[in-house]
Amino acid sequence: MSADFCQILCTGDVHLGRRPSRVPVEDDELSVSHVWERFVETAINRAVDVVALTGDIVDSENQMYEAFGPLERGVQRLLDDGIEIVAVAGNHDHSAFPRLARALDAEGFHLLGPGGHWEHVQVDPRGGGRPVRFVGWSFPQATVLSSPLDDLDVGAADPPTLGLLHGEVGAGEGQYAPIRREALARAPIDAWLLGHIHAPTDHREAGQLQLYPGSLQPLDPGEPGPHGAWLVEVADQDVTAEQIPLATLRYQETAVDVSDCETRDDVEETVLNTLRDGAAEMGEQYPDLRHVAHRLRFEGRTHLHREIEETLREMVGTVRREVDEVAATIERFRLETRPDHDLDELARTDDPPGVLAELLLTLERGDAADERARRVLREASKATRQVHESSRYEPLRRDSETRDPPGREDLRSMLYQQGLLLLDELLAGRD
Ligand SMILES: [Mn+2]
Repeated sequence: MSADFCQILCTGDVHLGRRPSRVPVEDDELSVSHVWERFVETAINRAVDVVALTGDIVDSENQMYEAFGPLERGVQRLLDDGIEIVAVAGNHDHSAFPRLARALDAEGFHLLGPGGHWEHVQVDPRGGGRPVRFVGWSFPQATVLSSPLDDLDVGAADPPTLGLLHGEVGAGEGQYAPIRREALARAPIDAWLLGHIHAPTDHREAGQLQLYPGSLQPLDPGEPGPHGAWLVEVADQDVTAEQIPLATLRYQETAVDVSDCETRDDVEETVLNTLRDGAAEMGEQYPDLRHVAHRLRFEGRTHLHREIEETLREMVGTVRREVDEVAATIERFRLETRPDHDLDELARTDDPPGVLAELLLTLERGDAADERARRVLREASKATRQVHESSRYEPLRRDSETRDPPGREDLRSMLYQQGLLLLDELLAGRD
């Protein structure tokens, strides 16, 4: 192995204390603390030089006691193994992390920039290679309205320099340390290890790596695709990153074409096969994966709208298909099917199915000028807003996916699908 070589295992947004939503709570392997333990083991097994934690490792003060134990145990194991830890605090753990640093009082644990002041530390790789400098800033309280980069005062230095920062990169303003990509790129930093945004991305801006490792374990269906830790390698000023997909859970949007289904049983079989094939394929590609929560999107031409709706209502949350160690469930479904009736033909009459077919054609075209379609959309928007703002659904507004009321395009698609169900009913009555 080259001497000028430093290996870093990076994660952020672990949110210890939180539970992934819409999956069985009794399954311990899906818990965040289980994947955190795997992260610690991975760092030890790979004998990395440094573990970098980019904030929001602990969910919040409410979960402090539940979260603190696994965090402290993991950090202690890393230190016992001789791995240095560099960390910054995020908006969720701005007070939990300084408390951990005080409790541990260990030489190899570096909480950078508590209180919102930039700070740096130099770490020597275990193989005796060139040192790497880490520069970091921690959240002093739960919200920060300005960019922390405004106060960054660090000269270009000889050792390669990595920046650790928690905040909302890409945003001009916001409550969580809004930072522009160009500003990150202008700083004399070779690569940024970031936290706050849960979708993993290894963006490069003007050649500079701006890595969001993303949540270690995905926490809700708004965090689809593979998640895990990132292995970052520093050789001279050259920094590379590679995902190690440690997450045991995956949220996945999956299309199901029902054009060839003739009966309700065909629909059920198609869905079960889709779950089985998905579990087999993903299990092979991702050895740590244990559970896939599917959001099914039905496509194709069919006359089975009502049958799909009824069958899937029974399957959501109850069906579980397992292939080897991977289980697949359905977390939600959505119909984007199209009718196999001839809407143009139906719309020629002015009986109720004819009037409805006309409206469906307008919704299908997305005709914004049509007065009747606009009225229906307006009423749907008013009705969904009232439900959305009702105090009884307040917990849903904390979920990234249900935070905002449905937009115009969502409403149009919901109305279209409900219209198709109604049309099937009306035609069944007429026949
Ligand atoms: Mn955050």
